[in-house]
Amino acid sequence: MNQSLSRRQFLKLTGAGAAAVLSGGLTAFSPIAAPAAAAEENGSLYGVCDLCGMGCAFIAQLRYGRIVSLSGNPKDQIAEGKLCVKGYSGVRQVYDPDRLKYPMKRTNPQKGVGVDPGWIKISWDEAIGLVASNLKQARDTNGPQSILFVGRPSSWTKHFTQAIGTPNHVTHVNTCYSTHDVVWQAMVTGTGRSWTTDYEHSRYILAFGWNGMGNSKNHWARAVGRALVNGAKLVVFDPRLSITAAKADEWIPIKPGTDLAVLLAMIRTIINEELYDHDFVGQYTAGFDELKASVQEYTPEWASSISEVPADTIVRIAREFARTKPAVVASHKRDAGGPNYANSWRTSQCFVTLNSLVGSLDRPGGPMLDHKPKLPDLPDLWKVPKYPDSVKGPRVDGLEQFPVAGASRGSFSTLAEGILSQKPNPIKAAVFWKHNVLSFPNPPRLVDALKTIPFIAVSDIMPTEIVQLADVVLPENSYFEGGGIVVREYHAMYPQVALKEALPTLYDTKGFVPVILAILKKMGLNDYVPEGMDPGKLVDAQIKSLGTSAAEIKGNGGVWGTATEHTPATVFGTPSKKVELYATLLKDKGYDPLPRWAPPQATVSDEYPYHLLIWRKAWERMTQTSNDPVLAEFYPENHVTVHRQTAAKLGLQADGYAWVESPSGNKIRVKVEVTEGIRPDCVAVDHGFGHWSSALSVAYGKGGNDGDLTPNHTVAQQRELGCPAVATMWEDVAVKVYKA
Ligand SMILES: Nc1nc2c(c(=O)[nH]1)N[C@H]1C(S)=C(S)[C@@H](COP(=O)(O)OP(=O)(O)OC[C@H]3O[C@@H](n4cnc5c(=O)[nH]c(N)nc54)[C@H](O)[C@@H]3O)O[C@H]1N2
Ligand SMILES: Nc1nc2c(c(=O)[nH]1)N[C@H]1C(S)=C(S)[C@@H](COP(=O)(O)OP(=O)(O)OC[C@H]3O[C@@H](n4cnc5c(=O)[nH]c(N)nc54)[C@H](O)[C@@H]3O)O[C@H]1N2
Ligand code: SF4
Ligand SMILES: [Mo]
Repeated sequence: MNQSLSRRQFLKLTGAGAAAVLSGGLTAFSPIAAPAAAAEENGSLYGVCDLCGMGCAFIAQLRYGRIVSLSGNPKDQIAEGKLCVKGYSGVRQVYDPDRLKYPMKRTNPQKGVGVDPGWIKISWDEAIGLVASNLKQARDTNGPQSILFVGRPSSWTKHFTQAIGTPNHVTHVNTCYSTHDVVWQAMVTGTGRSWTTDYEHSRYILAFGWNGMGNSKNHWARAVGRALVNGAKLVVFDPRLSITAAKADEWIPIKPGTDLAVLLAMIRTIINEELYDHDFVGQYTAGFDELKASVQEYTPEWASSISEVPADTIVRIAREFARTKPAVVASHKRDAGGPNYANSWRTSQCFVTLNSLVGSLDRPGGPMLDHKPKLPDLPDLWKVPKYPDSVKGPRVDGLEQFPVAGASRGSFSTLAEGILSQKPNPIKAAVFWKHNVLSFPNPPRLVDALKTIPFIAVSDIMPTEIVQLADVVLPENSYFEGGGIVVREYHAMYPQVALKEALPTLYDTKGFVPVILAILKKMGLNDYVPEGMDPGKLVDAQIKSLGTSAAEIKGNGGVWGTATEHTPATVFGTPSKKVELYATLLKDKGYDPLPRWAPPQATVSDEYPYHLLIWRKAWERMTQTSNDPVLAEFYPENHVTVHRQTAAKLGLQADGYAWVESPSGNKIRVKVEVTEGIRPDCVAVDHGFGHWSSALSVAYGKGGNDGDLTPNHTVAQQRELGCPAVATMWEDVAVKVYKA
């Protein structure tokens, strides 16, 4: 079936050193048109979707070297033979005519929204030379702390920043899941969050803002669907009728930012009525007595007065949840326990607490600990000198002042003020990889901050907003054009890896890793790039450590790993080796070790009378899909969704336009959607629109960016707010809405 790419092409791992196979000529063709020059291949290749993080493995069918269709890999435990609508759109991303096709440098020294950078095409040698000389100059003149790297954490990017000696490696985690990460670290694993949940075998699924069915996180939509067919009950608390809520037995439109109150009262009910799993709590948890004492003040009546959920509903659901086994509080990232409100980290504490009280942690039907193969990493293959002490901080985002948040994570919410204040030191050069301006809270403020940085290099695949602010552009291969293996993570009931075979690069693009290694060398940091250091070699070593080969994985349908019986954990990664209901790590660092009530930060007022909710459409993945012409035809711009009563009160009509304005100092103009599926005191905006880069020929100028409404923070403000995870607090904001 899969007579496909040659070994030569597989070995173009992350595009290492790959030359362009077809030059820029493809731009004239739409994704469905026939290719200009017939390439030699008519087979298929194994790949892994990189659009939403779920990592579904696929098989791509090729005709004349061009991908004509995708199908989910049936052997992958995540994809189970299917992709979602976003996943299938990936074909249009790789062939998007707007893609970055070669390195470029800016000629216009002015930067900003709507400013033409005046690009000229340059060679890779010149691009790498320019980045290296600017980073070196910043390092020599102002110290390594004057260099900023914004990009996803990986062994390679960590190595890059640490070899340079900068502490400033900033990632998006406090926009996405840092609250859960910190809580899991403190209560369960000692390291961070694990992602698998065995929804399929659950009998009672309780969700607080979890919208895993509506995000077309494919696997979970299917797994919850199967559980429902088998008679499970699904209860969803959400101020908005999400798709998951629409599939539920009960939708409870809770007041935003108050889930914590309901959860505390549920914990109290389950403990006081002796409904908890005595075996699990007795054997595998620590701190039960302290928990029991501390929740006594949280009566259902009290919780009801805060959350507007009737007290008897809270008690009934607590009882049902504890009596139906197995039961699970569903959670992923941006749910009520995600980094959305000042109190969300406490909400996440309650999620772990409830899952422990009903004994579902790492048990069938519950949240699972990681099942991942242990693979060799950089230090196992290459010896490098000790990294400079400067990597320990202080950092431009102030993260070292948050002792649990951890140096490898990062804070988008404090970055702009850190740059603008020039404290602890000015930033003189920056490298951005795979993150866009529109992902930050208050992007206009970030643009102001980035304008003060003398040199910015950007690695991207599309001419997005961050690219418009670059001095040098380093075009990367898309995920189809890089090879390797990808560990199954978001649904890994057993250790499994999926193979990625590389499509020949379409343009003069490269993988990011070979580029950063070349930059290090050009900076004279040769000791950190020992002979033979190469991403392909690491992948080879990892495959070898599994006792297999790429050819064998390929012969096995593109995956390695066979289903094994699950052995429930009896030892956890905390200091006590138990699930710490009383989290000693949080206590030691000055945070509440037990879940306690604290309010969200925003309150509605006469001036700003509505709570802002942020969500995402099932078929959109932020910047990744916004330039897709088919999806754009289907859904050209985003909306502000308001309740019918609210629309009448404000004189808003469906499909008319409204301004949404917040104390951030920004306002957005968006189309109005009228529904009864939202609380009248809330308005919701879906994310992924409001692009101002005119180089995105489809996405440009459509809709508004919800994040303009979310204020960014100073480090001092974050310290005041007291969240150990430095959450962005996206939705902890009140807005006004008026006719445009
Ligand atoms: N289609 C699609 N799928 C995606 C993505 C995408 O862009 N598009 N992105 C991926 C990424 S990066 C992430 S992090 C995940 C996020 O996926 P989820 O963690 O499921 O988060 P959201 O989709 O943001 O949905 C959050 C829900 O919380 C509700 N909500 C808001 N405030 C409250 C509150 O106070 N209480 C309660 N109970 N509910 C509240 C909102 O109405 C919304 O329905 O999705 C991933 N999957
Ligand atoms: N307003 C608002 N902001 C948000 C959120 C929200 O709901 N609302 N959600 C938050 C969440 S949960 C998350 S996870 C973050 C995500 O934050 P980002 O990761 O910044 O999100 P994207 O919008 O997907 O932008 C990804 C960027 O990487 C580029 N890119 C894609 N693939 C590649 C590649 O292979 N190589 C390179 N070099 N570049 C590539 C894209 O073109 C784009 O410029 O956003 C956060 N920010
Ligand atoms: S759920 Fe969809 S977008 Fe996400 S990895 Fe799978 S196919 Fe890709
Ligand atoms: Mo995310």
